[in-house]
Amino acid sequence: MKMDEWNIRRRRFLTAAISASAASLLMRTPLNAMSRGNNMRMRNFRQRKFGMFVHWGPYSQASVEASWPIMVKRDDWPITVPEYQDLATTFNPVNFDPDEWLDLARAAGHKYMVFTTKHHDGYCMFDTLYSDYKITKSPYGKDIVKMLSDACAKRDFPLGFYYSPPDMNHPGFRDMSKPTYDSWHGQPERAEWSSYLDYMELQLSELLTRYGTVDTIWFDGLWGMEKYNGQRFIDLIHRLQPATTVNNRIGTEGDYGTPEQFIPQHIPRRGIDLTGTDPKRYESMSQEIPAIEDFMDWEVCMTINDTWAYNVNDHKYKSADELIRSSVEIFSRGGNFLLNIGPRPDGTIQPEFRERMLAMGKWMSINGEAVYDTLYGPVQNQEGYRTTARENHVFVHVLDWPKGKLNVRGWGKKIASVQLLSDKRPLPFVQNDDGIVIDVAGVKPDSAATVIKVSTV
Ligand code: JFZ
Repeated sequence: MKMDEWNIRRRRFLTAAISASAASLLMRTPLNAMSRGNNMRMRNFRQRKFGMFVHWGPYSQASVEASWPIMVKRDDWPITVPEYQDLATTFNPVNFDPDEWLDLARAAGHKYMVFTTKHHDGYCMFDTLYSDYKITKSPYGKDIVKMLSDACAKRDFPLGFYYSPPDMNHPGFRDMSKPTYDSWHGQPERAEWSSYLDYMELQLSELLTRYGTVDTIWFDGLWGMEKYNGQRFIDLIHRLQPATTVNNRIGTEGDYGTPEQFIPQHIPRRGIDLTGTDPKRYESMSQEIPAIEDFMDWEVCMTINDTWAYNVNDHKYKSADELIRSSVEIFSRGGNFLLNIGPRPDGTIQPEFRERMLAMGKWMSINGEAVYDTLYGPVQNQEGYRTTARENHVFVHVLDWPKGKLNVRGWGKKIASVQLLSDKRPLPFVQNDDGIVIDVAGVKPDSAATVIKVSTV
């Protein structure tokens, strides 16, 4: 596409996008939501707690990680760069059914989804005007993001978009006459860099004006994120859809932190850079329970095995109990859990993922009251149990079941009642200066976590 044609299209699209969004903006967003900044935006985030992450694209045909085989050189990659790039010519997910994904998401207890619209390889799973490296040029030919967003809208299921600022396929991002390995961080020093940021603006405008309500934009800037001028895109997002949340992976604080493949040991406070995969960075976190105004919203993203994309050779599946216990650790510190699946090349979801997701859904169907719309509990850093809280209720998630009596440390409130959440039976208890002693004799504990609801006067 010649530059002047590109610029004409760009001007036309941006004009249309801004005017369309002005109309939708007045219809959809109560003005006070805009005035309250991120409070309204984050209310839904905090209520939903548990989301489904989906990494899917042509790479799913090769049982390799998304994008990394063309970014870093590794002798054990089972695919070369040209072979990876050729995957786009054979991608044809004939069994893709968004309603099947949504049925499973709901059965698993998920309350929102985040989908990879463009990963670091630059391949677009939506019908963008600005690249031919896209799903509508594949043998499949249909706009996957449109199909998914239509299905979500029909079922009122919140859908967010993962969008990678790193883009190995754009000449503004890197010098494409050289191997990707030399420049996968991007080359902001080049004169062409500004054309890449313009490309990002155009694509984000497409995603925020053609695919309905966008719950979140989940950027994945990797390293040196300041080169993306993140505030430019946050302002764009909030011009087009003010209620859309934005994560912290484009070089700004954003609305929520994104620890990846690990769970912070304590409740995060505003001001720490909670992102990436290195838990060691957070060893100095305060153990104190923050006041709500100092609390930083956050969401752990995690795989069920070890690969974000579909990988037939990766059998390191976490058990359902491990995943439930991880979710209890996350919810008890006020976090959201974004659990990932990598669908198969034909669009279906492998049985090992389905089994675990349905087991989590069963646990959530019994204990959801202790999860959804809760925040971190008043008792933290205890052996054997965690707490979440809502209003005058504290939910004690017991991980190590005691023999006979359960001792829960006090939090300065008078206890009115104690009940086993699963069957609502009242449990005998004694309150003393140290806390509560609950008689759990005869209770059959859940193999992962058993929840006791403690209500205060
Ligand atoms: C990134 C992606 O590269 C990955 O494919 C997946 O999409 C995940 C959700 O996000 O993974 C990262 C992000 C940060 C680091 C490493 C991998 N890091 O900071 O080392």
